[in-house]
Amino acid sequence: MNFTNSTVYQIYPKSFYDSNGDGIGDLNGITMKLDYIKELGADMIWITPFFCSPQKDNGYDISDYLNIEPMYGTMTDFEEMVRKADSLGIGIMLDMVFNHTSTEHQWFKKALSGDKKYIDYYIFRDSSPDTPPTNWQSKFGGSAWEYVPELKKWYLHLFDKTQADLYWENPKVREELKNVLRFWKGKGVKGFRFDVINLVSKPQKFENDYIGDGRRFYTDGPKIHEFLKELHRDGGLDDVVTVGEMSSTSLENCIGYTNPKEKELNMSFSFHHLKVDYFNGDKWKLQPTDYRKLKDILESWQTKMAENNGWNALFWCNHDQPRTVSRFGDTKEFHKESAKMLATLMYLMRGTPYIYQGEELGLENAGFKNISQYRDVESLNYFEILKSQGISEQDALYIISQRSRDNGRTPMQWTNGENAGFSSVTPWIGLSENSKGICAENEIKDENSVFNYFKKLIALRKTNKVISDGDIDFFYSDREDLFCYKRSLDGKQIVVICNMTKNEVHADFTKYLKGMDMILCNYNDCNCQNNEILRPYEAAVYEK
Ligand code: TEU
Ligand code: CA
Repeated sequence: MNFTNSTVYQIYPKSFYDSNGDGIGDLNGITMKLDYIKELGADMIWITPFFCSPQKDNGYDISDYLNIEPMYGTMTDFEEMVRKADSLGIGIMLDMVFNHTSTEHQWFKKALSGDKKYIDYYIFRDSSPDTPPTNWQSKFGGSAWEYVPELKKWYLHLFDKTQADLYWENPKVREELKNVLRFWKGKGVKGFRFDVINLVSKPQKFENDYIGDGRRFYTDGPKIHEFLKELHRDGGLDDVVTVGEMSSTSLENCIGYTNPKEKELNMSFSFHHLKVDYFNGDKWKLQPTDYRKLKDILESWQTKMAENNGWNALFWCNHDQPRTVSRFGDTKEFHKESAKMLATLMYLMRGTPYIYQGEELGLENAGFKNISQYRDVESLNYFEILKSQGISEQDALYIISQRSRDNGRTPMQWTNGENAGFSSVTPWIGLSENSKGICAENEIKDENSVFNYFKKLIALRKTNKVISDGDIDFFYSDREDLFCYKRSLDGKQIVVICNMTKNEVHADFTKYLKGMDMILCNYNDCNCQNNEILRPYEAAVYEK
């Protein structure tokens, strides 16, 4: 599959479509909705983990990589999904969580029972029962170490304490993981997304971090490139699409991960552009969006990845992020316009778009008012942590409402009927209270909907080589209200102009738009002939 002109649609199965009325989305539900994805025009679906798992982190805590958690369906359901997807020309991308396993995994259980072979699958260290081996912090809050009295040892968990980090230095571990890849490839899978893959190479020596939470010791760790090359070579990654999720990574490393010469991965997710509303890098301290910074980050990653033949995954949303229209757009006055502008800005750049379920409808944040509405382990932990820092319950709730991963995990909205057509019974998590009335059924019929605009963007990328393969150059880089770029290939050009603000904006575009035709605009009554004034959140695309 050619990944430069493809679009990937991300599915969070638990919240996509419930086919059997238990309130939980499932594989048959995905199969039933493949026509919808075809209609949108996506080439591949990335499905987040549905493997056996106690669901402490909604499937990112895997207890068996080669079997399916019964609430999601059976292997036969999976095979049926692959068959139907194949017949529609849609590839399936699976989520490989290789940094850690659930503590319910057989390997970990055998380790706990004292089996030396499996103790060596994880990162166990000696230290007295009251002092962890290092002061590193878990990404979900608290120490990154958990004590096991039976073994008189601590094990490392960068995420929840039920997610034990694997010891990649052990070749047997790497062999096991390659077998997982071979198994799913054999089932007809066409792509893999690798969860926090840049965290798997830990340092030789474990030491305290006196200036941070420990991440500088294991992020883009010492052997990461070596490990990825090996995975590529022996895991049969040559003829599938691969993307790595890179946590707190650097541009230099992402060039290495994705430059085809290196034979590591096709592309990488990085998150710097989604931290522009964090105060001092702290997700749990709110700050208004710094659009200047947002623009600088996107422009520099685009430019430097292009110069060095790297490749970006382009995205605003996923199952860990708040909804982009709530975050960077305006849901009150310019819901549609800002949702469409954000899509235009992002998805015509150089890279492969990843659209997260519901983004194509303009779904908004959850709007939960009560802590009992939240399900995510991270949100529940941080609610307690924030209160313990002296923040009032009300303020803590407000912070969680802005930052919770559950904002993106509310059920997909199919119809305006009961439970938004997601399920015949009350769903495992409530519907987005801010998104009432938004649904796929209506948007498909409305030619001016966010859905139909996404459809046009996806089609454009598919048919226009300038977008998939062209160079990118930014202009008006000094203007923090605008986001503008030119794509070019073999004498052809595409120009994208976006107003990132809710105000009317003036600028002279004459020189950039000379001889060009407008091919797309997010306002119905497009008046882009007047190219000196942009209306609130206006986005327009031109071609020559
Ligand atoms: O996420 C990695 C990750 O570090 C973040 O996106 C994380 O959710 C955020 O920084 C916390 O503030 C991946 C998965 O996408 C996520 O769902 C899993 O929980 C995590 O790995 C562990 O497997
Ligand atoms: Ca179900």
